Amino acid sequence: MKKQLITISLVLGLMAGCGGEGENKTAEIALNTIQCGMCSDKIASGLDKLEGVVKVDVDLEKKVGKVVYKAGVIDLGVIEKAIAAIGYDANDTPAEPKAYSGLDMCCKVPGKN
Ligand SMILES: [Cu+2]
Repeated sequence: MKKQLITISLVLGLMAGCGGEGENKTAEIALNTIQCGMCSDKIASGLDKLEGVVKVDVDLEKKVGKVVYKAGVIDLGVIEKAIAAIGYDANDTPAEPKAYSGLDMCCKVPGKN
C-alpha cells in the first residue's frame, strides 16, 4: 500500500515536471495610456525581467500588450501591478501616481500631469 502511494506521487511529480512550472498562458492587457515607442519599450523591458514572463509584445497602435507567462509562476495581477509600477495603466489597474509623474513628458497622457 505504501509502495503504491509512493509510485503514485512519483508519477504525479513526473507529470508536473513535464509541464515545467505550469502551462504558458497568453494575456492581452489593455495599455490605454501608452503614447510612444519609449512607453512600449519600457513596459516590454520591465516585464521581461519578471520571473515567469516568457514573451512580451506591445502593440502601440492598438495599445495592447500581449504577454505570454507561466501560469504557475506568475499571475496576471502581478503583471498588471508591474506595469502600474512603471507608470502605465494596465487593464483596470491604474498607474502608480509616483511612477506616472516620473515619466517623460511625451509619455504622459495629453492633458494629464
Ligand atoms: Cu512614451
